[in-house]
Amino acid sequence: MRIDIVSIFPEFFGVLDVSLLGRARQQRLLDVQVHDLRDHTHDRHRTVDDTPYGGGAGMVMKPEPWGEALDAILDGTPEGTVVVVPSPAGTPFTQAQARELALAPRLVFTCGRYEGIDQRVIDHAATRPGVTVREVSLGDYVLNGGEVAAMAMIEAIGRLVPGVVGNPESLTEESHEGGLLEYPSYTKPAVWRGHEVPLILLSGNHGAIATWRHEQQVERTRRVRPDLLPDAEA
Ligand code: ABV
Repeated sequence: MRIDIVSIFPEFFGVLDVSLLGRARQQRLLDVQVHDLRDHTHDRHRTVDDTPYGGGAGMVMKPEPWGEALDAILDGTPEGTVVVVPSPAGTPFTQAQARELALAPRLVFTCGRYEGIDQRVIDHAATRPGVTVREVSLGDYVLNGGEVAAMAMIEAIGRLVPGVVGNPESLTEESHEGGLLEYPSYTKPAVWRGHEVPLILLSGNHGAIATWRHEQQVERTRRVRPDLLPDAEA
């Protein structure tokens, strides 16, 4: 999968060189290219923002540098390319959306500042053949810019690309994939600081263990995330 990122802070994305995604990039499973929006300015101060039409606080990102950056990235892009616009005004990012985006041949993340990018940039990108645009929010809180949101989404999507996570079974048993939170996990020793591992896990009875784990998932989900439960189990 090809991922392009446009940002005024390209150095933020240095973390993509490490850990699981760093290895995936070395193995060419992910081709991540970071672009500096300011490379598409032409004034001495490399200006990327301006005051909002209609008044109000803060600055809005000017359309021209974005238009030029996206022209360079999107000309000749494959059918199915998705432009992901991190925004507190977007639809909530979910595991289901991560799964869908992991199927795209190419993703382009546009990292704007909080007050946003001139809306015409997004509207124009959506007119390009083969391109769809998704405004996506990481959650109901405000970040200073789209960079951290893009990073979180890239990690959630990237680990679903075949080969990135070594053991594909570990992708399906996890929290959120089954609509329930994960069951609690334990390893040795069987007693630690007076706290015992639940005895059922030492029983060798795999059917009983599976039943217990599912009960734990339902109980934990009811306690901390009742909104995730289907009505039958609430
Ligand atoms: C994108 N806050 S997504 C840009 N929760 C600026 C702020 C912001 C996002 C989110």
